[in-house]
Amino acid sequence: MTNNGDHIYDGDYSNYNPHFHIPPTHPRAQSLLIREMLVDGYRKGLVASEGLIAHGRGEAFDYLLGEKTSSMAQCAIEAATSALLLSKFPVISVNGNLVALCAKNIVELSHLIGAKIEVNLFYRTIKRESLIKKELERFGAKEILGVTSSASAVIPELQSERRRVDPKGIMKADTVLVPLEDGDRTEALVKMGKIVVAIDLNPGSRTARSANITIVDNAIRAIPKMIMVVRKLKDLERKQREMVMKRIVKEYDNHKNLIESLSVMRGNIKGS
Ligand code: PTJ
Repeated sequence: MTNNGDHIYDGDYSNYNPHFHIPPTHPRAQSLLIREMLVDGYRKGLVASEGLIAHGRGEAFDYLLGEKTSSMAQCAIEAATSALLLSKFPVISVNGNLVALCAKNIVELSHLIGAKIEVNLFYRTIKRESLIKKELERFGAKEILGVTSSASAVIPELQSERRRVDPKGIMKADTVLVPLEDGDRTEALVKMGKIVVAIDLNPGSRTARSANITIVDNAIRAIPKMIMVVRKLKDLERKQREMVMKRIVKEYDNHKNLIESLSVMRGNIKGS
């Protein structure tokens, strides 16, 4: 990783070229690199200033998690991917942080599972919505929902800007993937009868506890792992795949998964 002045960013952090020289041997190199991606996303207008603080909160939980995907998270990733593949109308809800971290993989996942992508921002501005849309299009997204006037439907009982959704997207969806979400909207979506899949590094957050399936992992690791699971499932013959996916979803227990994720963090604190 060198500071060559150019900013080459293809949405995959392994190929990300940071502004500042981060010695590859630095013990926190990967974490510093991810920070850079967020700061870069902020400078490009994709990430809200508050998004940098939100990243700091996530980073603290990731540190406790040992900055790797736990076996519990892997289990949730398999259940989440199966639920999305089994659904009739899956939608991926994206915000600034997510796009700064994994725009390319989001587009790939949407293609693989046949999901729509909808921009849904807490700190909504028309400028940021449009920049996020362009960033996703740069990686091959054909249709981005929820931008400007297309977010014309309203989630009942919700006060924040997140209440505005696309009638052709989240409003109509049976399953919604919500990385870095706030608890209010997760609860509201569940109340509307949707299956909510969250990616949240905090196993105690309201989002984590209200979602049907919560992946306690960094979105930057979880999304590529979801892509790998889809590929593996797609190798199976259709009938067998459906059977396997239904079983995975049926056997998944979110409450248990969250408790076990928390004990991984506890174990890491004790061990350090
Ligand atoms: O782009 P906008 O306008 O929609 O704004 C997005 C932010 C992120 C600012 C907004 O959603 C927000 O304030 O989020 P929170 O409530 O601070 O953070 C949501 C959760 O995401 C917290 O529990 C964090 O621990 C968690 N989190 C942060 N970074 C990651 C993460 N979870 C998974 N992967 C991450 N990289």
